Amino acid sequence: MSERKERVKWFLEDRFGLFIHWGLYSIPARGEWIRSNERLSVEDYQLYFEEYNPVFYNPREWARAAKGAGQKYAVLTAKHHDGFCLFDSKLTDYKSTNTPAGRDLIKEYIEAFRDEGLKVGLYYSIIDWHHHDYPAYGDRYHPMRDNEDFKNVAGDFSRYITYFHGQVKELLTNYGKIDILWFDFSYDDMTGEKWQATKLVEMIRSIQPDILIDNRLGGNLLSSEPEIYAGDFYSPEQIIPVGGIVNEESKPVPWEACITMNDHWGYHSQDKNYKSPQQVVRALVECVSKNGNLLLNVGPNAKGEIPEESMAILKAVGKWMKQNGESIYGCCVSSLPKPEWGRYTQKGNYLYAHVYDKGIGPIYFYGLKGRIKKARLLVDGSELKVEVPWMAAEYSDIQNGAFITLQGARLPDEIDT
Ligand code: JFZ
Repeated sequence: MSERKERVKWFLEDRFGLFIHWGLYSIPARGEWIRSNERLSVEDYQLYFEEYNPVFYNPREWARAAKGAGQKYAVLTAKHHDGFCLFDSKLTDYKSTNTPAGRDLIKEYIEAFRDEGLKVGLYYSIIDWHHHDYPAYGDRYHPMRDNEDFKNVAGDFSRYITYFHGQVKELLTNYGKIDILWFDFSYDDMTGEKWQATKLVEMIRSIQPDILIDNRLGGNLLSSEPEIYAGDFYSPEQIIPVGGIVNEESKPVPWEACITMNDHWGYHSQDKNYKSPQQVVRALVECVSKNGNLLLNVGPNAKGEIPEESMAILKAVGKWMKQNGESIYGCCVSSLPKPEWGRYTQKGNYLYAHVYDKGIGPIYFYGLKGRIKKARLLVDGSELKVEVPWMAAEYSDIQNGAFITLQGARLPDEIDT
């Protein structure tokens, strides 16, 4: 358990990462679940394999965009549910090196992101809609689930396990240090030891002892003694847990919320329902204010470009992070209750007040009377006065509160878009 605590240290410090969903599905541009949603066969999907050629793929640009946004790590889909591998696996022909791309896209990603000083993570789908030995029968998500003929094709499940473990071994052996392994996902009885998870994680830790693993292999990370394969962090998806996440002993559990910028993970050409940079910044602050990380997703297109709307969001968030990153990195939940005007993040004796509603006057700090040494506006370092407005004296006495005057300051959250 203490080992778990040690290896997550950098992760809890860094707080903000980039999720990248990219693969053959970026060509039809209707999201990464297209094979399942539209019940496409391997043959239907083969067209995309034959034409996959992301001519503008330049992971260095991706890395710079992430860095510019203030992100410290990234996670890229080495293989998603469609089974297509973005790396040069010896265990399959279904890989990027056999498409017109002809490149090991994972290798290039890892090198570029490392070079730019970011930590690197790999997403690996346990679900595999391409592999013959992956049990299609009984898989309620499988593209062929309604196909009667297909239901009678029984694969050799143990061969799939060997393939799965073998590919994880390749990913952890061939590309140097990997910081995060993001498995996705287990459900019903397809979980934990069904994947021979103990053996798998022992192998992973023997190659890369410090790697962080998400909680989607199965097991119970909230138990006081989690299984070895229960992972290092919890992975809430498209939601920020209301009260953070604690285990059954009420001790904080590391977590990372992953969210999309629009309503899809993989590239979707029609989905323009993008969040505003302000929403994204507030999501990040909310995560940190509850002890969590944020993994913000982009879905590059068939040519390998991050959509311009996503680039614009990264840029605007980066502007905010440049001025206010101090209130994010290394910060966590405050010991004070959530203020009614916004949120707190805290780092030691520094309390960061994220003011969302400046109301009509001074901002009230419950319980801090006489405890504020100085107050500064984070955007420009300017002094803010800690003073009790004469009319408010009696209220401040009641709750031991302090007041800070904003002096007409423009709040950093009022981001330009
Ligand atoms: C999974 C993937 O299916 C999805 O494509 C994306 O990669 C996302 C980050 O992770 O989505 C899930 C996983 C689990 C559930 C729902 C969506 N679940 O258990 O309900």
